Amino acid sequence: IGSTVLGYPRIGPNRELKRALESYWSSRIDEAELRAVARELRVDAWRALRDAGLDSVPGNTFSFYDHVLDTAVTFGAVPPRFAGLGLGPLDTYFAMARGVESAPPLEMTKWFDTNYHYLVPEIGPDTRFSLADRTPVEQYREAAAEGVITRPVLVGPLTFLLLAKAADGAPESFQPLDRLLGLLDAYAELLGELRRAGVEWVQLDEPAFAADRTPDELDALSVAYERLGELEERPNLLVAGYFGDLGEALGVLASSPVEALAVDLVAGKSTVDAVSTVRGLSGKTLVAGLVDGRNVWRTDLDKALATAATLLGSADEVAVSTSCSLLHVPYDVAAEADIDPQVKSWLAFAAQKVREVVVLGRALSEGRDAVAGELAEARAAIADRASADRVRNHRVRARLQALRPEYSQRSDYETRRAAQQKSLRLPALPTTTIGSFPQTTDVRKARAALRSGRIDQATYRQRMRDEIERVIRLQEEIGLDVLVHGEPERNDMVQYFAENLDGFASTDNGWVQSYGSRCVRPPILFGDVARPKPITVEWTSYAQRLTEKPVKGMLTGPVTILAWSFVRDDQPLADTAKQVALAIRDEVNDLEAAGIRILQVDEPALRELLPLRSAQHADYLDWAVTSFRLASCGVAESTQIHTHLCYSEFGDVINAIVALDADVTSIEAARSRMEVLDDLNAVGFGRGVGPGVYDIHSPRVPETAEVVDLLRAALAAVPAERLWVNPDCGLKTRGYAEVEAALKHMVEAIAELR
Ligand code: THG
Ligand code: ZN
Repeated sequence: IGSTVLGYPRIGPNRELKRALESYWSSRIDEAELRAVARELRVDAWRALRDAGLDSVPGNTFSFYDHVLDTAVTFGAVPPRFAGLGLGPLDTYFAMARGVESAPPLEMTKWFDTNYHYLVPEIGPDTRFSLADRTPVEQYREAAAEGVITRPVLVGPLTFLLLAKAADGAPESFQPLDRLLGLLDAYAELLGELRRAGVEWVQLDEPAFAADRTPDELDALSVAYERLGELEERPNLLVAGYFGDLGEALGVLASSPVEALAVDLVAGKSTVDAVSTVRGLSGKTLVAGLVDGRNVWRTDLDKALATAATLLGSADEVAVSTSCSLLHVPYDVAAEADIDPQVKSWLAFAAQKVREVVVLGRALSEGRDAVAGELAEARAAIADRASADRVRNHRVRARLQALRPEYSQRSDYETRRAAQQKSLRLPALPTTTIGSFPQTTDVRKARAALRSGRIDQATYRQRMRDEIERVIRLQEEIGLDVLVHGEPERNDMVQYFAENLDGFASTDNGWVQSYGSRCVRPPILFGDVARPKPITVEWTSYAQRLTEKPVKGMLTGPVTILAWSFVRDDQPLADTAKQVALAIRDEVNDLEAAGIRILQVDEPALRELLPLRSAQHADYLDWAVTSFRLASCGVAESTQIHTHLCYSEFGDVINAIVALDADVTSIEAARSRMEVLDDLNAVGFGRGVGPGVYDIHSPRVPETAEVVDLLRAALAAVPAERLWVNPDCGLKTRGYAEVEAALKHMVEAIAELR
């Protein structure tokens, strides 16, 4: 295998796939045109990887939407509600991803602890696995015709089933994993076809084993790879386990008949030791994931080579690779014109990481002298970053040293509640929104015009003020109780704060796929974080001056800022989180001083950064909660702190939600019909709570009666004094027509209940 990467971005260096997909969905191009764009992106990626000098090029890394969905379709796991639509294969695929009128889409959720989302396969006792689609074979042939030999990458059978959920109507006791043997037959068929097409190596991704697994699941892993290993006609198998240590799964895979294992030496802190002691690797190839596939820092090549040296005796061949797929990083640092040159010299995006892998591979096979120049350059960049002044801010460090426990504590809730009631005088069942209002084309245009210099700051500010005034008037007219300014000045809730804080760099073109055609541009947190001046105070206090009703100040919490950025890897995350927390704390205090009496510090990513291994949960939750409290506890008793969390899977973090000690917590609840309130009761959550009364992820406007029903369900679980009324999430991605109608229905429902 020599040198390789486990996967590559697929959205296109200039988001070509995004544009083509969205054009296709709105019928501006046809299927042939979409397929032509896709093909060109694939061919470009294969050539780039081959020309960079990789010994083994990954194939089948392209996807029209999501690779887990691709796997479901490949093996025939198309739920009946889609199979029966009478659509062609591509439109059936998109119906599964996006839904159609008569068939809601597959559920979408986070891919492990990354910011990528996959579609959750629905598997039941009746799912008929078969080799239903031959894309992996066709793409191998397509690449070969271009002169590039690829190693098709597939989601492994265990990870596929472990990420799936039981189909509606499956018996209570059913688990997707029960269907392993049937699925393995389909994998076996595909492996046979791949072999007959000439494929030498196939990569099967099993990141699910970087999380805690039961003995039964480990047995299933063993069964699966014994079964696939003993096939007469198959390519060599490379099983990739990334995003952490494999634990016992490493031993299971080492003693299975597969030819190669890829391990993550970046996220897997004990993997080096585990690899040197595990038995069974001696006849295999070990693919050492030495280059971080999910962060943007240049690799310390000397250190990577030293690590590789310790592995040399443990396997037949040691190959080098990225720790995981490069899906999680942008394409190319060279596309960035505005990042400060010094910071830029510390970065490696996908194209640079491929080169790092090639250099490491050559150092191992030809000796260090063959790549002495590259090694020296890397060494200089690493040394420069380690000693750079701009990475350290002594005032920030001194402040962190001087932190005292009382900075993250408030007085007891009942005292606060009384003080807040007196100050705010809100009606029973107060209504509010989560913060953002639809981003109109005019607002986006104004931002683009400011960036390109077509309008000046003063004009921009006036446009934003006009928009804020419009949103305030709209909320007054609808009759909401706690208003927001609507956030027209923000592109993205994390990008916006990063652009206004020291210690962050922003990219022009550093897009990373979030789901389907949607991308984010994570900021790069490279140094100590400080707030040079107030960020949101002007906008929020302008909004407050327009109305008698309280306006809620809107901030992003420290955990979410970290989760959605590329974060420095030269100090513990907990320290970085506390620095961000102090910057947000200053903003909270300034908003309070400007007369804002309600502040919301959002932490939608609290669940997302939860480590895959439960042994690390307590440590994470401790610093995550402390950072939130550090950001939010510097206010008077009469100032009300809100928080908002997305996603309905709160199970693992429910005690942390209590520990945040926010006065009011708004959560996603409409889709689960308020079930989450029982979970909160079970852990003694006794604070204000705003369970979303309608789902904003769909354009559908709820009827007043539906909202009344949901609120009745909520009132069965929460006393009226603690219940708030709000949508599920921010309204940024919706249109004004539906937002206005939905909020009116929400307010009507309240009038009825009050
Ligand atoms: N911001 C960031 N990360 C996130 C979210 C976010 N991760 C989780 C979740 N929210 C992901 N959801 C989305 C929803 C919409 C879009 C991206 C991620 C989206 N992006 C625009 C696009 O692709 O057209 C680009 C937006 C832009 O111009 O900046 O619509 O809210 N950081
Ligand atoms: Zn939300």
